Amino acid sequence: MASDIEHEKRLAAEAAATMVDPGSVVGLGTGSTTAYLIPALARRGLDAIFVATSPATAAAATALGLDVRPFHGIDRLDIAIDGADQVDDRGWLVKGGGGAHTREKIVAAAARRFVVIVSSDKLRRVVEGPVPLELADFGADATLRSLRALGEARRRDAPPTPDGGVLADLWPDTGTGLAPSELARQLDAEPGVVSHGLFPPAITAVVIVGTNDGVVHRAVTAPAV
Ligand code: DER
Repeated sequence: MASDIEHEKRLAAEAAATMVDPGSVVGLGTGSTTAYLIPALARRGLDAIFVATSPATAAAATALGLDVRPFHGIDRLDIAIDGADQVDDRGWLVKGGGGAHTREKIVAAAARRFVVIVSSDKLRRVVEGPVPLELADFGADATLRSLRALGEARRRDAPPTPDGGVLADLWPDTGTGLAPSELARQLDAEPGVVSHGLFPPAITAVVIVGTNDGVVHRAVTAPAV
């Protein structure tokens, strides 16, 4: 029998699958929660176009008959659905445990509605480290050195991303409980950081939380500060 957490992920993913309209252009996230979304979408047999945030998602979706297209010549998505590593009370997300956060952020930002699907263990009062990073391969060690002004920054033992980036993680000096807007600003200002896993509340329309008793829809309205 599936664990409670797996059950919660499946419930959240299946609820999100019902939000996709026929004829939509849909962004698909990456990870174990999205893995429940893909079959739920396939069962609906929608006439829709899909953009995948990773080769693994593209392969899984294609195998189930979804029409996956490259993210070229498409400048707007109707909806994007993805998991998260953490969701806090104000709607900040930490993403990138699976290393796909650069493409995930691009897809989320291109969508009219970004829907986040999580099990209840992902909820936090305030998001915490580690914060996943993708660094440009060029000068990655110098970037890591510079990032150490913010905390412990370590290269991840992982292959390069599909875009040739280096995965790393930052444990900010602030201990538990980040000031996410300030940290995001500092990371955005670091030239060698391609992207970081802090997603501001403004990017998300709704968070669907799977619980033992069903799903809870949380609208995200908090300002990105
Ligand atoms: O790596 C990622 O960004 C994933 O989307 C992650 O945030 C969620 O992964 P999970 O569904 O396996 O927990």
